[in-house]
Amino acid sequence: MKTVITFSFLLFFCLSSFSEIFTLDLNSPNQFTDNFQTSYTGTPVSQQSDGGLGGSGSIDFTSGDGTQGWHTKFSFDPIDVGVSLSLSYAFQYHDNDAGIKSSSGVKIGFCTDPTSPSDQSGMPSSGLLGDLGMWSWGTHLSDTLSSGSSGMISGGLGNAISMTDYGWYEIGLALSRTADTTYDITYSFWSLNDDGEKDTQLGFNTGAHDSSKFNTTLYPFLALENPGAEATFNALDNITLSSTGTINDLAIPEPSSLTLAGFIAAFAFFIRRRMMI
Ligand SMILES: [Ca+2]
Repeated sequence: MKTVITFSFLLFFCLSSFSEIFTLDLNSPNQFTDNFQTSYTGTPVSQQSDGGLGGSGSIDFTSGDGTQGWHTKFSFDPIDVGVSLSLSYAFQYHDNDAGIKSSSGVKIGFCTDPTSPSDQSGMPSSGLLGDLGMWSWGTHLSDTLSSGSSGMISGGLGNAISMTDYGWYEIGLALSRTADTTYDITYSFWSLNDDGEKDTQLGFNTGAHDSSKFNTTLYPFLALENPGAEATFNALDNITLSSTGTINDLAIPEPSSLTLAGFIAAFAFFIRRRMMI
């Protein structure tokens, strides 16, 4: 009994005090499809053993034949006041001279219907959208990155960013519940070195939004638009999630790809999984 009490206390202490941070490094087969699903009826993007950061495994964006959205199979419980959650991933930009002159992009956000079809931009077409950044670029945009927004509330980077051919970048989106119906929304955009280390913050925006629509179970999503465009990207890597709340049904990565806020948080997750078995 003493052991159970100790574990319970530690579990409560850990889950109420530390973030859980998980990086899907896409180095092991099926890691992407174990955690993400799509309703796309064409050829979906697939995982590859190279092409990623430091030559590691990644998602080959060019393996798909059209705009597609991917939604997580796991979910975030409605977050309490004082709790935050975030999602980011790295991608490699490519100036595809042979591509068609139209917009393309990578997007990131939270939705409420993980089985939703995607619209022409890769966004969920049913359920509610969480706040999102909508990034698109192409030579018609002078090889710059811009942002807009749609969904429940507005937001975005609000500025244009030039990108380098074959350069690696990271986009990130975070929600932090500051009051019953108020959330701080933060967008960030970084350049990375070839090993995935952050180099320069190229874009940042944060602000408070009044919305009770986030007070529900949320599913992160990625939207990949128009891989045949003139300016697009080659690969996607290191999908990273963190939350001080509860994440349900995450297909845990291999230990080597699991990064945590600290040993004690890792221990808490291990114990929680053990308790669920
Ligand atoms: Ca990788």
